[in-house]
Amino acid sequence: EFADLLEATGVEYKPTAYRRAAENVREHTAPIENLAGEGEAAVAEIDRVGDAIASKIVEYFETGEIEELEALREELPVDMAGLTAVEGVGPKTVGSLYEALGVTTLDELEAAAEAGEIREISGFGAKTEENILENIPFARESRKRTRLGDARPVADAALSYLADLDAVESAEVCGSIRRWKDTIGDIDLLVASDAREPIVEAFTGWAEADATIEAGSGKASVRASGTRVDLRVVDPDEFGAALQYFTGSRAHNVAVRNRAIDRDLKLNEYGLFDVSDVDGAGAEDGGAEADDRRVGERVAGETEAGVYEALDMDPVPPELRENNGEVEAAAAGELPDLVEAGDLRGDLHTHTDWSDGGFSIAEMIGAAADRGYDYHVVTDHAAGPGIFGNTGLDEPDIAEQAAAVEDAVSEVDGAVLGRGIDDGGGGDDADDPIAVFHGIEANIDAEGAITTDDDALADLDLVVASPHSALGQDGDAATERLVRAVEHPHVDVLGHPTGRIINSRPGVSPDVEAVVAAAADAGTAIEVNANPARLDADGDTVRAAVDAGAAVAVNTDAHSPRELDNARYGVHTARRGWAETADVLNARSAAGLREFLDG
Ligand code: DGT
Ligand code: CA
Ligand code: CA
Ligand code: ZN
Repeated sequence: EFADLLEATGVEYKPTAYRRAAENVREHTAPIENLAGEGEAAVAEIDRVGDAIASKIVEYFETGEIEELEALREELPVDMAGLTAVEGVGPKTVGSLYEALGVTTLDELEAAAEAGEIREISGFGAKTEENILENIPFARESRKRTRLGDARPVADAALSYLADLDAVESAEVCGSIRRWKDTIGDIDLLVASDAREPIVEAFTGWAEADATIEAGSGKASVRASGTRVDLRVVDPDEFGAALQYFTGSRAHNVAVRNRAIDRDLKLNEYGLFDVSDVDGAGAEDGGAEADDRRVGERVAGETEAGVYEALDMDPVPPELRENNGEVEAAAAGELPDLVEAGDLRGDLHTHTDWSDGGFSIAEMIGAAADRGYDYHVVTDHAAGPGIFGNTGLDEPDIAEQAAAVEDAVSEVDGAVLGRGIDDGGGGDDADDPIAVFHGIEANIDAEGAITTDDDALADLDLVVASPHSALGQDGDAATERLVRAVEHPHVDVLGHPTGRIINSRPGVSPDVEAVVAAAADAGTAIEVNANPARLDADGDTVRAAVDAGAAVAVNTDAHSPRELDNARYGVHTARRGWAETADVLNARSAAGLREFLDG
């Protein structure tokens, strides 16, 4: 926020310094409040945190605010996050709009654009005004939902807090977070216990809850990290039915409930009941529901699997519960054997300090080895459109990095060059070496050409090609572009296909069927970029890829060891796309991967 406000008031350089510092504070292993307690010098030990920023951090922990930031907020009283959510509106634009028109909110921005006032500001124009107007609905919509990657850690923390309470028999997340949707309206939690009141009390007293929204008998809602968290407490013998009900989606529940009705059964959040002897109880969603909700003989409800089994279905993995054929598949015993987090054997898209990553090649290999991976692919940015300044590697850099990868491999215990191994490397034995491959993240230009020379690409083990520029092009152009890219003989993986940033930029909208069909034909994998800001390809695109027979690669695009942990977001997104282990390229052995690359 400090950086944005500085930038909006026309300050140069400093915003970048603040953002870099913020990033390194976030990545730092010791809690910042501990360092601040030790004083400025301890805080300034953090890379890229200078004395000035360190003193502000200490000021914040000592006084609860930063004087200079408060002054900036007064000078520029704008809803910065709301306004910059509009694509094409950065902090500088916010500053100009405030100065010229006094715009502080999204609503005021919209009114100004509609009144034609923005085009009158110098440096703006009719086209800019149109773009702003066009992008406001997306910004407004996206502001309402929380990214999975922001909500999931909150849900995990709440869940472990609740699970540790004495009176709690079982605790689970439900709702969209259990289905691993890419954005979350609110977090839903379910607890089985005979003691409702103490649990509600403990929940509203949770240290990470910023406010209580409501608290009643057996249910409560709090706000934590800006997201609403709903808790329901149910009887232990009704936990399975409640879990099934509150996991949703609504469309899935309707389909399952209809299956119950067909069998003279009644399904609700309290259980599955045989109502064949009860008059009229099969009538759905009537106002009298509350009165006859536990009517008839109970046939299931203690476990969720029991509910599905009593309906002659295999238990449906939460990620599939969107009423997209999973009810029929479960009834036919034909659910997919979904990929699991433990199936991943390596990451095919990672960065180092050779481009915009923060860690050395050896550090990243070491981190991958620590995770028990069988292989690791170094794919720094190639220079090209959309890659900032000299962040990317040109052809001579790539050759130089090849030697550096060899050096790093010789430095890291248990690392071997992937290209040299002949036994496939990395079996199930924990002592097996980690095979290291040298790749690149090349750029796909607006027309679909790869902007690195073929000769340089040919020397690499693996090429991820991604769109980083022209992300506003129309759907047909995007289709042509991506089809051409996947057909490029040296391209192995199509990286973050749309270029979307969730809640911030929609990315391109190609004809997905055409792209995945071309990828399947060309033997190019479709990436599920596991960075929770991207989740690109999304579940629907994965499903199309799997149906077309294209391989899927679940990659973190990690710029630090910690970001390798994002793999789970990619795995669950792949599961939302019905991906089986066999569909996932980096669930194959090193030998299998090499076979794919050579084929
Ligand atoms: P969200 O929070 O917008 O990301 O999406 P959900 O799916 O978490 O929706 P939410 O939080 O409103 O409710 C959680 C689940 O509870 C939902 O997926 C299905 C179930 N549920 C809630 N209300 C109803 C309802 O009126 N009818 C049915 N069939 N299911 C409901
Ligand atoms: Ca929810
Ligand atoms: Ca909810
Ligand atoms: Zn990229």
